[in-house]
Amino acid sequence: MQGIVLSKNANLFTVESNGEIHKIHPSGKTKTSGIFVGDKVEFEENITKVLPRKNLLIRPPLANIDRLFIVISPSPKPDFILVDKLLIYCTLNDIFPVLVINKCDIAGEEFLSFITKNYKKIVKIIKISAKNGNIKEIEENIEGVCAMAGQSAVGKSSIINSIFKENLADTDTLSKRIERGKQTTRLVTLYKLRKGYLADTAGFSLLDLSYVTNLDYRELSAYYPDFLTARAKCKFRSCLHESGDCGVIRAVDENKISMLRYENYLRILEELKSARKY
Ligand SMILES: Nc1nc2c(ncn2[C@@H]2O[C@H](COP(=O)(O)OP(=O)(O)OP(=O)(O)O)[C@@H](O)[C@H]2O)c(=O)[nH]1
Ligand SMILES: [Mg+2]
Ligand SMILES: [Zn+2]
Repeated sequence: MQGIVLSKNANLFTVESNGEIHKIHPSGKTKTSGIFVGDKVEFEENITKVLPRKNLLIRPPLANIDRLFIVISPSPKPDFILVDKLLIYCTLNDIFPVLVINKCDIAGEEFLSFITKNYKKIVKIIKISAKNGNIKEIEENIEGVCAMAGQSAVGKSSIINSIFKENLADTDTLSKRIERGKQTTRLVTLYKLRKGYLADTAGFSLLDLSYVTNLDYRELSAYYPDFLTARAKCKFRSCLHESGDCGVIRAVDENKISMLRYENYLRILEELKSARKY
């Protein structure tokens, strides 16, 4: 049989297969340390095989992520460098990103149109308010294995709580677990919802690209899809779009590329360059 690992407790795994839950151990040759939540596994009495995974997040340990909800809010103000890094991370790991604007109950028109202007061409944007229970759009977007990321205090835990309150009977135990998780290093659990699974953890808020990937700074602009047309007009093929006769810089001047995105690009480029020195 084939199933997906929903949780892991020491060497006992909870595996879901066709809507049924199995509590099983690995067989002798499959090592506990080599099986992660999100893994697709083959099993009979025991887990006999882990199927090839498309990606693996280290903190929290989670395999085969299909969608990442990148959460921002009007307050605290968005860290757009982090947003861009998460978008790059998604491209590198074959993850579909969704930009979630939370706290729309306190978001002004100006804020919303700023986000739309800079990001609508690059990523799917949804607007919610965990406080008002207005989370329908994110629920509808849970497909495959989903996780959440974003800076501190944007409302990730509030969103998770509010989704599970609506969808799981077992809310009490879950919110206790979420509370408890604040103090301890905790294990991640996937919860099955209508069309997919959602990790009960807030994911990462910091992302050091040079640490989590082997991205070469010379390749960075390839991860800015909004630069694509302009890049073809650079004088040199190896152009890093920092100065000189550069199609990207001209496109920024002509408002065809967002200034915010371009500045983020330059910042991340510097980070990647300096990481190479060590
Ligand atoms: N106005 C408003 N406040 C919200 C909303 N969602 C969350 N908050 C508040 O924002 C604060 C931070 O929410 P959390 O859910 O703890 O944020 P978090 O992203 O999990 O933060 P970390 O765990 O530190 O990463 C809390 O005071 C929430 O009550 C919302 O939709 N509207
Ligand atoms: Mg939290
Ligand atoms: Zn250039």
